[in-house]
Amino acid sequence: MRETEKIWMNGDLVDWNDARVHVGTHGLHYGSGIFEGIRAYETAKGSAVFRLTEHLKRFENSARLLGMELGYSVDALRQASHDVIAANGLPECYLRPIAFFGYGELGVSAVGNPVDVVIMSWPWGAYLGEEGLKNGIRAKISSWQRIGPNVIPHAAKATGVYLNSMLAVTEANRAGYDEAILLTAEGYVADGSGENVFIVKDGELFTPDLSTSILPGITRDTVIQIAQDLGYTVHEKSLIRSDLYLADEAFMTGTAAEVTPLRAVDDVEIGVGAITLEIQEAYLDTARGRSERWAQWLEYATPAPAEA
Ligand code: PPE
Repeated sequence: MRETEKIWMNGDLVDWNDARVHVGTHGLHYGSGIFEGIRAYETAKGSAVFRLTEHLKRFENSARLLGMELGYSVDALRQASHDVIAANGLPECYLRPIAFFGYGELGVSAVGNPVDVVIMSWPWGAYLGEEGLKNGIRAKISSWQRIGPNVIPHAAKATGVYLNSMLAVTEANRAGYDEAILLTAEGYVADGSGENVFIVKDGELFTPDLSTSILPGITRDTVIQIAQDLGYTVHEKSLIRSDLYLADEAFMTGTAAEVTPLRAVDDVEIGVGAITLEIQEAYLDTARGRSERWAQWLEYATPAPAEA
């Protein structure tokens, strides 16, 4: 990763190298943390953070699902996000808020541990490569099942959940694929290691519904709205692996991955389709402030108060 100047940590902007924790930190031992991934884009009107408030609301929900007191409101974290972007002088960056049970007691119960809250920002290019964004990626159905709703709450973007994703994407990469797609224990398509999944069939869009052990993706929500506004019907329903194999088009969505075409699933070639590229263009034009149609999703830093 590319280092930047400052990290917001528990209310202060500290130097990159001073943002440290003790090895006895609860979150390191038990994965008891939550995080977000947010992108800021450079636009003609300055740095715009894409759906920042929605991301911070999901952060708050994740904390609630882990019984974690953040101690900072969404408003405070919004200001902190803009502060760290300004401090690092990077209008275009990836933001990573993370909160975790800190150093105090060890033992699985988190009762009595303090909570650390941090926001990092650094430049992060195309998640699955520029080539993947343009020409699509190849994904492998994972042999690892997606965590179930009674295993860990999947609506929480919790750090520990990502062991599930890590195993899946590592297996896929070792087999020569770019990404993994996880199925639920019942065999329904859930999500990628870090993306939601969509298919196009007969001109309509399909994506797993929110109860299918998926992260409620903000890009997923964005794409549903864009697609509907462009006149497409979007179905949120359970999908099985053969729906992927028979799809006319398929793509993945995520803050990091944006809209990335899926050109193959396992050994089945799907190719890159026109509807995928239309939605990708609308998404990137919106995020980069080139299209006014969905401009409500861009959150600019509030102007600094004038000097007295
Ligand atoms: N599913 C999973 C499992 C997931 O991790 C993400 C985000 C999504 C769906 C899409 O959610 P959203 O970003 O709100 O549209 N994955 C983050 C990358 C994780 C990583 O560190 O790598 C992201 O895109 O920021």
